[in-house]
Amino acid sequence: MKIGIVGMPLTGKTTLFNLLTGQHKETSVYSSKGTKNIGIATVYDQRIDYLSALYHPRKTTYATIEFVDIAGISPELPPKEKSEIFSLIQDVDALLLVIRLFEDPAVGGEKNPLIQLENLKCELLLRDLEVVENRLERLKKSKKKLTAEELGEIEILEKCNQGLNDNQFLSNLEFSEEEIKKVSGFSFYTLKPIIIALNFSEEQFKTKSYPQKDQLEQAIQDSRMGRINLCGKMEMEISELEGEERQIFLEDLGLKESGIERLTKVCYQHLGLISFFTVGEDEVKAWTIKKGTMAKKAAGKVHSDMERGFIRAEIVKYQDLVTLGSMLAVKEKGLLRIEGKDAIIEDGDIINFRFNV
Ligand SMILES: Nc1nc2c(ncn2[C@@H]2O[C@H](COP(=O)(O)OP(=O)(O)OP(=O)(O)O)[C@@H](O)[C@H]2O)c(=O)[nH]1
Ligand SMILES: [Mg+2]
Repeated sequence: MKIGIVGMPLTGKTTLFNLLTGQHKETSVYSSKGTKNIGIATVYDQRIDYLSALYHPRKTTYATIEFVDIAGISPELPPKEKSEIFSLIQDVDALLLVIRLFEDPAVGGEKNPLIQLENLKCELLLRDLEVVENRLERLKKSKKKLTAEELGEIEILEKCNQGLNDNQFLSNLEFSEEEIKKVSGFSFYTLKPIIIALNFSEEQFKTKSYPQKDQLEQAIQDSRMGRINLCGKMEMEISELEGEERQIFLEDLGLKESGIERLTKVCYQHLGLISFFTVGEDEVKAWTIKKGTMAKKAAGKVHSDMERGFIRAEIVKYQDLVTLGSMLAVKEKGLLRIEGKDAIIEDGDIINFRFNV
């Protein structure tokens, strides 16, 4: 999974990127516009720790999230420059919209959180509108006779055009399954799942109060976007401490988990994702899939051969394994299920795929 970090200039994006990925990219007043930071975060899961301790595999693999940090987007930038910055995160699966709450006279930039949110929404709408208009124009100006496919495309694009002009995010429009397939090809920004990251100062984080709180809370609720509260700079400093000290400072902020642990949970929930596991002497590994994925498709995550030659899935619930202590005991209790290709995989399933190619 890949997440793009978007926000107005000087909202603490790179600081958050460092917090989430454990990197130390320079935070500054001027970030260069054409570049991006890329980093990988481990999706920590204590179930993997347990399985690894049980199997002693040669390799233990957690799920990961890739983060892409880009330059700040401000309305004053020339459209071409904005397009260039946005193009660096065209292929991401979700967006993290950073809204700055912290106040610091030494750090310039837009301080009003409502204006930041409005500006960002506006920029995302404009990016998509640009794509829709360009494509529509090209199709309509085409000298060749349009195919049925292209006529269908025009119909969908007109629908998107109308929605975007009404300030509707494409994710709020109703599309048929057929239409969704077609619009997905455009990598529209307002079709991506979005999580708002409120970036608090330490003081604000503790008191849970900040300017324009009521209006912002309402705006976030109305937007139906995901949401996480972060205290970027402080959490970054805490993340550099060792074990016990780290815990004490986190608790002082009223937190039990690190930023990436909290964000992972919000992401999985908002994007409708779950984990299943494969185990063995070679490797214990976590896999991320959409809720509702069927066994055969899940097999394809592990290897395309497993999907192609799928025979059956042998499934054990993680909790049953923990309760009974060994795979043998689980089998003796009759708790290993044999499932066909259409079985819905659930969070925490430990799966052995049988296949034949
Ligand atoms: N007081 C305060 N300053 C912060 C906080 N977070 C970031 N800063 C400062 O704000 C400045 C910008 O931080 P960055 O993390 O680089 O912000 P950014 O959004 O990546 O900035 P651009 O990439 O230039 O748009 C730096 O000087 C940071 O030290 C915070 O929570 N409180
Ligand atoms: Mg930055």
